[in-house]
Amino acid sequence: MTLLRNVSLIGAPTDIGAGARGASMGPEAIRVAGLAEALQAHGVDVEDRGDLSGPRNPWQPPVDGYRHLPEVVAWNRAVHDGVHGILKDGRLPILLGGDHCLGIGSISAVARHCRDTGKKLRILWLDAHADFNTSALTPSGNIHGMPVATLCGFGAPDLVQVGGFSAERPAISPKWVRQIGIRSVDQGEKRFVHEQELEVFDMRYIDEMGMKHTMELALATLDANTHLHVSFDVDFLDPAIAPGVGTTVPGGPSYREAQLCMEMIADTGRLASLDVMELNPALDEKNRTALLAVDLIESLFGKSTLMRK
Ligand code: 6HN
Ligand code: MN
Ligand code: MN
Ligand code: MN
Repeated sequence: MTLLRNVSLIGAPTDIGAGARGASMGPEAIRVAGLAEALQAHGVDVEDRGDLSGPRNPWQPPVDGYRHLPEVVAWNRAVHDGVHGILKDGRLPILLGGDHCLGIGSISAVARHCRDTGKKLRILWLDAHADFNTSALTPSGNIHGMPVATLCGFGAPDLVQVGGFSAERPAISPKWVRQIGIRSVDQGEKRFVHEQELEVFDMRYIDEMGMKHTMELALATLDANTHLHVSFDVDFLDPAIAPGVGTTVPGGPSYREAQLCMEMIADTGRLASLDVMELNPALDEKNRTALLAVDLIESLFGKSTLMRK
């Protein structure tokens, strides 16, 4: 069974790294969908630290392969500090995005915490996209397509350095990442994913092998000393059940597949930090995507249909 942890919510209301406006409203939509209350009902102690603040979205074209780089840096520094403060207090941070560029701030904080406490870090990246672009590879300049590469040291120096890391000593290694649900990767990005040997369980793999086998592999080699971070891009889910995201890609996990994925993560008892990203209420229908996200997060914290021992 999952250890019940003390949870702190922290919102980052921005769409600074995205290609569509509206993820800035994500944190409030998740709150309205009842995340805190749902976790409390399962016996979790929840505090809400409110929202971080940062620069507004100037909606400019890319400069040298990056859109809004200075603003993305400012937001990620704020996210890093917020998430790191929660970890230092011994609590489990849930970052409410905001677009996925903020994974840089969140995971750099987690990586720093793991380094300082001697923990082994494992990252599950649940997403339709690999988010492994660089300024040279990106077709859009949108930095929400770059957080995994940036955390691995391949990115704008100001972003690679969030949390005190560097290109020589980056926040994470590609070896610590397991990507699940991937079904849209750009041409150059694909080559780079292979070159860096990212472990990707794409939709083809899930179709052929099933979610159970996929998660068994993705969660293999966790041990008592592992800090498990889940970065949940809501576009991981099939758009038929989760329309409220800016970058829908058909052919994602069904409701039951997503539930099983979350339940198997919960069963490890190792979840220690979480990002809930890319929820875009401007594209949602009566907050149904936010409600689904809350339902899945409940499973991630150990809710299941029947009591299990
Ligand atoms: N996300 N690969 C595309 C790009 O523009 O780099 C889409 C990225 C989407 C990122 O959904 O977090
Ligand atoms: Mn419920
Ligand atoms: Mn995505
Ligand atoms: Mn993403």
